[in-house]
Amino acid sequence: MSNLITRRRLFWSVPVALLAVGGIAVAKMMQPPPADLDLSLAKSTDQGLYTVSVEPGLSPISVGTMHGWVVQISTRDSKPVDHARIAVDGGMPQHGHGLPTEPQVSADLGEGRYQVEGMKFNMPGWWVVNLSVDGPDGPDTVTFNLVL
Ligand SMILES: [Cu+2]
Repeated sequence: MSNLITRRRLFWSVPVALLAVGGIAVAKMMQPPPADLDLSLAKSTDQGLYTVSVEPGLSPISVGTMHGWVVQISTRDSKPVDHARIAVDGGMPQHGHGLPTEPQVSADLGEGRYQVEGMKFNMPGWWVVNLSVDGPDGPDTVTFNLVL
């Protein structure tokens, strides 16, 4: 009899444990973004070498829609930066995953403006977009926050 009860307990403990772990994962996925996020689309790079502004081609940005961004880069003294090398990555800090795509610069538009194609955000929540910029004053990085 007691043997049977022990077996039953064992039998149920596995799904109960899985449910608990799943519940924690879902709760993590559902947590709200930090309240103090800087959502500005124009800011100084981390080392202060450049000012970068971004203009998403979709407004508002919708979940799952591929679109482009225009990135504008200027020096500290407001001169446009042409021929910069730009790399884009990002992801969802609260989910531990990156972007679903690999966005690339598709055109140097001149006047410090660059067309980036391949932007897509495949779920609602807090996203970061990291730009690495290599220009005449050296390499620098900047991070933009989005909440979808
Ligand atoms: Cu996610």
